[in-house]
Amino acid sequence: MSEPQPIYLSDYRPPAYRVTHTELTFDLDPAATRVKARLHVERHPDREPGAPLELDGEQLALKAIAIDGQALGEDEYALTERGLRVDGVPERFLLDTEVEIAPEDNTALEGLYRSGGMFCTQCEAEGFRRITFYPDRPDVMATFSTTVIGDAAGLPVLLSNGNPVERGELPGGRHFVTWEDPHPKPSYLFALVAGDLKKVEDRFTTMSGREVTLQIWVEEENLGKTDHAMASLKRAMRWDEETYGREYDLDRYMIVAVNDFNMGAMENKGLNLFNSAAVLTHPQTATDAAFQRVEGIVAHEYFHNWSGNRVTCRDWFQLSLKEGFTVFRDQCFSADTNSAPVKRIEEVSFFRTAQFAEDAGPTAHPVRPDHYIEIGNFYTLTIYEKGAEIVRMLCNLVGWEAFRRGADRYFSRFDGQAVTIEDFVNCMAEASGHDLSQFLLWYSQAGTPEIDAHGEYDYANGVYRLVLRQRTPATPGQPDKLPLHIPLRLGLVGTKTGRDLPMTLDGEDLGTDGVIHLREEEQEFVFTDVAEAPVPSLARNFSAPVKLHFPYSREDLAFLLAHDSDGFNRWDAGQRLALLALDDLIAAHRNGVEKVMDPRVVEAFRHLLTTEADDKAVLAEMLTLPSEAYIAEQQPLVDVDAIHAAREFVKQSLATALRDDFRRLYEEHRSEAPYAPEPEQIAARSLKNVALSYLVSIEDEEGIELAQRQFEADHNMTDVRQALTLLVHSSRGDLADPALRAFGEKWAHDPLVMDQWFSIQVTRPQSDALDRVKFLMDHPAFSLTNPNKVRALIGAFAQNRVNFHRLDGEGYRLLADVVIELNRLNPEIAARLVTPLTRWQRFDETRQELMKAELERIRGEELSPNLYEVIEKALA
Ligand code: B3K
Ligand code: ZN
Repeated sequence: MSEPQPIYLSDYRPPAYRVTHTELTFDLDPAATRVKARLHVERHPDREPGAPLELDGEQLALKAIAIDGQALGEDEYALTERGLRVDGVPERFLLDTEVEIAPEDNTALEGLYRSGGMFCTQCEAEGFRRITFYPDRPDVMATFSTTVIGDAAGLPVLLSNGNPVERGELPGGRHFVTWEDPHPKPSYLFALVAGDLKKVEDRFTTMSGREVTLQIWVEEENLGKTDHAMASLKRAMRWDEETYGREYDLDRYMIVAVNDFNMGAMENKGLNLFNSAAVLTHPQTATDAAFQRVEGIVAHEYFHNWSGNRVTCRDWFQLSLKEGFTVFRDQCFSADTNSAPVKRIEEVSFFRTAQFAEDAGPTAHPVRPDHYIEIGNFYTLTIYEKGAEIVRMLCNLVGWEAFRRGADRYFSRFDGQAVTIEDFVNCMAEASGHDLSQFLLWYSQAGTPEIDAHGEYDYANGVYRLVLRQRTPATPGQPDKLPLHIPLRLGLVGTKTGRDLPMTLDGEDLGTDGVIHLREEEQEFVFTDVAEAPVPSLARNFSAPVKLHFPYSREDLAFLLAHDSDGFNRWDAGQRLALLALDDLIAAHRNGVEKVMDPRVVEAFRHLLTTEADDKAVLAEMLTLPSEAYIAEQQPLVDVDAIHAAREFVKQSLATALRDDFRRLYEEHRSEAPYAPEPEQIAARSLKNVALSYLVSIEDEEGIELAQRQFEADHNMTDVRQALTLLVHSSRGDLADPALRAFGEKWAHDPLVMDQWFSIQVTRPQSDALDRVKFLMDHPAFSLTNPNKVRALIGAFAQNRVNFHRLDGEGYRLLADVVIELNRLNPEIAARLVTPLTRWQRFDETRQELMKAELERIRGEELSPNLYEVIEKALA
């Protein structure tokens, strides 16, 4: 194999030929599917005449090829490893090809593949080239007409994009359906499904009065698990009409649940394919978190119909154009449907843990990368989540009304086109009159900006001076950085009154909650008429994706935790306070000094537990300690054992000191009411289950018994899973093992519940976690070819901080072994799974050497481009 070569954004050219209409016929067979394609091709008006026709194609056996009905001889075209080339084609012509492919051998799950007995497709980003020869790039948009032929008994349901226009019987027990999609689309949005599926149907009337049929297609045994997804879909459709004025544009909208799927879901036009984990829910099988995830993903894929499908990306460097914007849209939707501050807290805790780590590691890249080897490696937290944070900043910068005008402009001006990030930002600039040129740097500069802030109150003059200094650390390929335009929302909380003080900046009235703009490397902001000494509440609601350092004292933090009017920053103050205490304890653990709990943290928690909460869901978040992964992110060098010990110590100290309060909280929030995935119930369950986790942490009889009773009551999966996890993660193996066994037997038939069963076991802190992984890899419910199983067992184990990072290197070895096998089976999953090993710089020397040795061992294999790119960066 030759070394994979990077592709550069600066090399972009429009395609030499475009396709205006695509006719496909699939004759389905697991081992030998025939795909006939008729492409209506014409020269691109911006390209010179006479260019050769170059089509992408991989793993295709060409059976026939003709131009305008004339079969081509073997010397009239050239086949390469990457596609097909024909010289001397006319300006406008019909190209007919026929290829053979083998869906049953497709374990990469890209292109046409089998999942159980069904056939399905995944084409984004470059899977369509494994189906037929095609200009497989998003700036080629065509209407599609697709005929699917299959065995009538085994594949009664045949689906593709758009509307069904014809169906019929064929000889030999076969049948066909023809689908037409009137909306021009790039090949990555093509989809086909064939199988023995059942549907749940509903209707939606759009704001202009059009009737849309909504269908969710599942295997028969899952028919009872679609209600929540359907309700979420209807809410999302209404929300997009009300919020963005966008309505749906086909007569039907279909969702299909697929068991073998690399990602969460895929927004194919009119025919979304979903990982079954992202669509199926039932109170007995799915947790609150899973219900909310389903709602978010259903909405995300639906919102893509405008932000992605009607207006798509010119090239894959622009991926965040559709993903960042669509994540922002689904985040706002979820905030509107649930507790908004909790949604934000959840987003940000995840973001600061995982995206910050990506931005600080060897695979760091800008939200718009300027080169890549394998685009499949760029479906990252940076493209998605940091991209969404940038859109959120834009929205806050120009204000919602201007943002909405900008979005209208974007959707109408570029409808049916493939465009760039500048096109989007320009619409916002035009609609708002803002100069966004400096702001655009957010898209090209990688790394997490850090802001060092300090402030001073001048009693005599009633002036508060805030000095902000920004710097963005060097990232691979980007040693020097420019200052960004960072909008920071802030308030000044008066230390006497506990209230937000009115802010006047340069004579301008900012109100009690306003935005300041940091543009220079260093900038001073002078607030006048400040009546009392304030504690600043900075970057409220996480108004910019930065690390903000301010020398808060523990008293300041306790004050903000009690008084900040911004729910997010109140929570953040608690996290910062806990982190300071954790820092001391981590140091104590390392130095072998006795650990002493900071009484200020205990008092802050006591205050939380004894004051009436205005938002119970937020309270549950406030009572949750920062995760080990987040604590690790804050440390210069990660000491997994010290972090684990320090966090356990804090938890147990709080539980011991506040046992009665936790006990009361637990009792007050128990409920026998039938399960509903509604905000109030979810908040109550979260509070109860947080309390339970403290009570179990001290492992006295009382806490353990509560967990056991909650497990046995079997009321809903949220409660059962929490109780089981606490038992399994405790040292009470005598109780945990029978519970695990009972759970495993009860749910042996349900793959999504078995995924949870796997994860719970391999994330336990006890030292047998690694042996359990090895043992469970032979379990009949496990399979290396199913991405959900790999994530549930191997991926979850790699999050088990103490055991994955064992000092004998066995955790690393196991991960590398699996990655090597997956490199062959499913390169996209392999390249993702290896991530924890690529973060070796963060650990002590012994672990660094062990991790690098495993990366080297992987490098010794014949690598897929996906893994090649990641490993080369990790070892650079
Ligand atoms: N657009 C898809 C991503 C598919 C990528 C697969 N390599 C899911 C989403 O973001 O909605
Ligand atoms: Zn998306």
